[in-house]
Amino acid sequence: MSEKHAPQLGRVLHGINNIFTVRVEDTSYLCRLKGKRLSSDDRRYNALAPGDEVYCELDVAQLTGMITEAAPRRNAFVRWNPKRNAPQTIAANLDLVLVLASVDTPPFRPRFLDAVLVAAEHAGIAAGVVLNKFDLGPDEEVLERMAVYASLGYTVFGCSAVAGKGVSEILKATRDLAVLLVGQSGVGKSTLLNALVPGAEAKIGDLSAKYNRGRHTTRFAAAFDHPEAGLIIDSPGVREFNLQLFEAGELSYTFPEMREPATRCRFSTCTHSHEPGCEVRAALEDGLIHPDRYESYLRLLDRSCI
Ligand SMILES: Nc1nc2c(ncn2[C@@H]2O[C@H](COP(=O)(O)OP(=O)(O)O)[C@@H](O)[C@H]2O)c(=O)[nH]1
Ligand SMILES: [Mg+2]
Ligand SMILES: [Zn+2]
Repeated sequence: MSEKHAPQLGRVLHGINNIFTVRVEDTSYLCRLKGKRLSSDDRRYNALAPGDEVYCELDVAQLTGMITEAAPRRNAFVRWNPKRNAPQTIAANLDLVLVLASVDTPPFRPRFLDAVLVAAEHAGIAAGVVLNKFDLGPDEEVLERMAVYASLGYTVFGCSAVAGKGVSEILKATRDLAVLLVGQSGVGKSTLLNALVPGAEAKIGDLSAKYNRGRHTTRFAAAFDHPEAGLIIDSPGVREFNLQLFEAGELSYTFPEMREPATRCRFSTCTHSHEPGCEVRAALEDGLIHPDRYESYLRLLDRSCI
């Protein structure tokens, strides 16, 4: 007869087809949900994400378990999944979201970066930007954009993941943290992950082969032990980063450079797009807001706001 133990607290590393790898202390267990839904499941499209804390009844001999309950989340990084027409939690309980861009192949895409930064701000999670493929030689314009992000308070890294350059700085700055990597396909997320956590890419390959039935692209986020004791979570590459719908006022709050001027606009309902007496547009004209950041704001206002 198997012994009954009180449920133990663990952390979800990844979940595929409703089988979750949960780490309790130093051991990983393959766990299923007890019942069809968790009592804590408030109509979420995906009940659990990497980084979630859960209570499990463990079978220590078999390294399996039953998830009985999800612990409350400190935060959740969410994107809008247009295929399912639902919000999707990519990871939970994060300390830092790092959005990757590359100098070239694919070309630098500020709209993608800004959308991810908005999602991180909205979730109340610190964010940073990693400019990868530095070996391809970033041009002046891209370097200028990086300086803008740094001036806004985002941590900015430059690296060449293939050459292993600049990787140790990222490791050092992220020790002890739960870090999510986000980026378009091809920017070098897997390469960077592997440089940060040797062997991680091979593990993702194994997981894909086992659960994804030979699909080449990774469709799920997966967490790995950070060599410096934190957690690094890789997320599937997406072409576009879509946001959940925002109120217009909420959107400008997620742009740090707009926060203060927005409080001085003539109309409290100002969307900072066309209204008279708009102090955000005044700040833009005074060169206090970068025109390309404002362009990102307008696009998101158009696409993501009610
Ligand atoms: N030149 C250059 N190529 C890189 C660098 N990092 C990754 N790549 C290449 O970019 C391509 C996509 O990398 P990958 O890590 O699979 O990107 P992912 O889709 O974001 O996971 C691969 O051919 C990598 O070898 C880099 O720092 N410099
Ligand atoms: Mg990849
Ligand atoms: Zn305004």
